[in-house]
Amino acid sequence: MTNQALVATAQALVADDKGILAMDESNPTCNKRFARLGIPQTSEAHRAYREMIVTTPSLGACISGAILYDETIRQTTSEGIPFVQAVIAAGIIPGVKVDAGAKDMAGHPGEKITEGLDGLRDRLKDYARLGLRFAKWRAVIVIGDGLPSRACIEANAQALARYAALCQEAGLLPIVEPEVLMDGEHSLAQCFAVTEQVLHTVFKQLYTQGVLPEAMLLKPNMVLPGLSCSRQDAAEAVAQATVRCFLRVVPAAVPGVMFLSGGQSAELASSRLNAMNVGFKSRVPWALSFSYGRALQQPAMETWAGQGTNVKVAQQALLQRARCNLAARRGEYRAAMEVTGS
Ligand code: 5MM
Repeated sequence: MTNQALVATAQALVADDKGILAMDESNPTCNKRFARLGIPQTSEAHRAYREMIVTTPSLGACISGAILYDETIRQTTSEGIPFVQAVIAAGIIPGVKVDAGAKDMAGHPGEKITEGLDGLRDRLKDYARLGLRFAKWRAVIVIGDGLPSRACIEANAQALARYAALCQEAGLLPIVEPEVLMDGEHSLAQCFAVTEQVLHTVFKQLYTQGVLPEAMLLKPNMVLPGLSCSRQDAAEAVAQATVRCFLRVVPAAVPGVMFLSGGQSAELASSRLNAMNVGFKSRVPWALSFSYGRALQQPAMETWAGQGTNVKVAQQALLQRARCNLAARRGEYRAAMEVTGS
């Protein structure tokens, strides 16, 4: 695939006010979420759940891309259709999580380094052959007492950049996901400072590794106060801090900023994205969009609860969240949509 084709994929993923659905939970994460709801933690339950998602009628009207997990790519729907084909048939571009997870970082207690670079070139070739068009790699940064360390930021940024360079070489659009976690008592200002430092380092490494900014998407955290911070700022303050931070460090050539939800409630994730688009859509160089996992899926997962009889109503819950986030991209999301669904 040429650079032009990668740029076209990036443009397609941000087009028409749509966003990305992250359905790439690894088996341990998926099992943890299923266990809380009393759903069996089996490969067949993962398959059935993800079939419910990708067969949701009209999902492609709001969702441009879906990030899949390796297990899903090798499974089929109950009609025997490989998931990658089912996603394409829904009018959605298929992508895949390619990192091997965030592991404890040697010499740095409390910090993580994402693994998965060994053998990645061959795995990417395989994914391209299977019809995947983009990839995703997540790095995790913790805010805490004396954290994050420079070592953790640098090592994760370099891994993200090496991954992105390999993706572009293989003809897969890289989604670069440096996530500053929400856990902690830190303030909005502290999250701002750490996010700025992380993104600055990531884009320096991307430049060093020769990654083309037009042919990638960024999947960052919003600038938020920690979950245990006594002051929880309004959506407008979050929007202002996030955009101000990103204007300092994200190149204008990057087509889209696809926020992760990171454990925010579905409603907060929509209202904060909406506030960004209301206040800044016409003043920023990139699309302000979403690549949510939990904030799109959680209500649908709870409704489905592992029961085939709940599929239709669970699909309505998923579509409802997708529509709210499409509206948020337009700056047209209203709290009333949560009641009427209109
Ligand atoms: C941060 O997690 C990503 C976005 O999901 P949320 O919107 O729920 O925060 C998500 O794509 C994540 O990278 C995948 O679920 C894979 O995570 P694990 O922990 O299973 O590797």
